[in-house]
Amino acid sequence: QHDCQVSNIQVMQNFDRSRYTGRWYAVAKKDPVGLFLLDNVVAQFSVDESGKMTATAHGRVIILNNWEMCANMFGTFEDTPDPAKFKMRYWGAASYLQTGNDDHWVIDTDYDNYAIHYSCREVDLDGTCLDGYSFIFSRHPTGLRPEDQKIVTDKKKEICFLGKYRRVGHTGFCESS
Ligand code: FEN
Repeated sequence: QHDCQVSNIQVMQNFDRSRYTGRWYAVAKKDPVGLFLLDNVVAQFSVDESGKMTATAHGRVIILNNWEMCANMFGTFEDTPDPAKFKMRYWGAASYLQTGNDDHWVIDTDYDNYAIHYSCREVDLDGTCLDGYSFIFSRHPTGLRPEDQKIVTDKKKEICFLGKYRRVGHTGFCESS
């Protein structure tokens, strides 16, 4: 399971979407090719009365002319046969923000402290991920607990993104929105 084949990546067993609801602070991210969220990324997951998962996320972006903005993003999730694998349609509150339809996999979570998200946008001919992104989420704005760091490092290795993450700073830039 260390061959970096996207099709062999292990995801969270018995994923429970209701325990996943609420606020998650991005503490690290691996960026995709192209436009993305810079920092101050906070996601909020919900499950509606019919059981469908939705989420909002915000993050800082710099648009043309070096304007700093807070991007407010929305996502709806389509279920797949694997309870930890979703298709996510996303769009922004502002028209200049990109829309898309990405895979959204929950690799691992303890629901109360950490979560590891993975999305591969383009699989290479050899079955590895050519373009993807990933978030390490924490329930704590201060970061991961020391006891969760080894688990997260091991999972980064398993999804073949180890060494590709950057810390996500939280300066409060998007807190007023
Ligand atoms: C995720 C989980 C919670 C819900 C959502 C998530 C994904 C968010 C994504 C955001 C993409 C942002 C983009 C920004 C952009 C996984 C956290 C929804 C995938 C694409 C610019 C930057 C500069 C510019 C125009 C647009 O479009 N940024 O000039």
